[in-house]
Amino acid sequence: MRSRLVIAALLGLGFVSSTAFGAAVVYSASGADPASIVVTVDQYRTALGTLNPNVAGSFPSGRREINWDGVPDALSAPNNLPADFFNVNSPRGVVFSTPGTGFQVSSTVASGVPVRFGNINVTYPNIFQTFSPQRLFTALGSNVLDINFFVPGSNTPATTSGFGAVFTDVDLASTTSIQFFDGLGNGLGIFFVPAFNNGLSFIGVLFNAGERVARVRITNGNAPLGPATNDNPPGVDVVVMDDFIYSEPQGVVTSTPTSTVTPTSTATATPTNTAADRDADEHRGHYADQHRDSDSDQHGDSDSDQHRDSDSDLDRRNGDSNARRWRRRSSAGRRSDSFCRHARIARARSGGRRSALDPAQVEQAGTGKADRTRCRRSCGRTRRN
Ligand SMILES: [Ca+2]
Ligand SMILES: [Ca+2]
Repeated sequence: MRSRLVIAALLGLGFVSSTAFGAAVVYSASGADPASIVVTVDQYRTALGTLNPNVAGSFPSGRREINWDGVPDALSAPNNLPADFFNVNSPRGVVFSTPGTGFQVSSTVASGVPVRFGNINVTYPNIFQTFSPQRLFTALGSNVLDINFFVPGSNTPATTSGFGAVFTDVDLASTTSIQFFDGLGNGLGIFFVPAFNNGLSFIGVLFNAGERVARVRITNGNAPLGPATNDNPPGVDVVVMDDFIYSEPQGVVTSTPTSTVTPTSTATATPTNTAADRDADEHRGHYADQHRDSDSDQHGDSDSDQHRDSDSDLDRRNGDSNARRWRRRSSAGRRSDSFCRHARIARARSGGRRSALDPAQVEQAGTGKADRTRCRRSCGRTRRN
């Protein structure tokens, strides 16, 4: 069977979806040897992005892979593989679990242990082959394997946008499968692996509509490996795995506040009118004039106050300048604000006409030259003592 790219939504070949899901692109192939599936595997790799190194932490994009071939002999057949080997020993963000008894990576020729799980059943090396030599992978005591994703090297749960795997000796259609779940345990679909007796099969699924995969369940054939469990389909179909390929596991994204208005030096704020303060005043006066004028013209002063307050909040959220914040806290700033507030009140009472400002109202708040300057800026009127 030739390699093929299957678009799930269009062809529905080689998978059945048990639940509704968004867009899933399925890459699926099977054949007698690695060359039969490598084109499709490479297409899937390209879709997922650059291969990331086996280090802790999440990359913003790209993929991870496990080919089992670098696992040391001490943690390979006939010894078991720790469930968290690929999150601790070699951080790649996956931890395994199974209803069975454990996990095992097959041996190399050099180790002297029978290869391709010949240590479990002498017939297995004849039915299993590798995509990447020389090691394969299996769960023990069960044909079911769960894969949970973590930020590589941590206990922080993560999700991924796609996962694929290579299988060997898939005899039965609609039996070996990869099932996907989101972080709430909701199914994102089950996808069946195409069969090829004594050959290699691949299926990779990429969700591209925002779905996030927290867990993958792989079902290998219909029976766990065992010394008496010879492959004999349809009654007994044993299947093991080779390469895993998956999108970079990433933790839940938490939004960072765009601005945290933290008083950094209120105790040492200098109330004098520095050059920075003056610049800030200039900006504030100009800005206030623009908004007040347009608002009072259109909506009256009540709206003007509301708009000014919301603008003020917006300023804080967007990160006001320290100079402006300090000035607000300083006594000079309070006096100026008080002056301008009285000016605005006077103007409001006059119906928004600058010419009708009540000098007596304005007089209450400001006495100095600086205040008169601010009055001109914010009220548009010159006042004489
Ligand atoms: Ca391998
Ligand atoms: Ca089989």
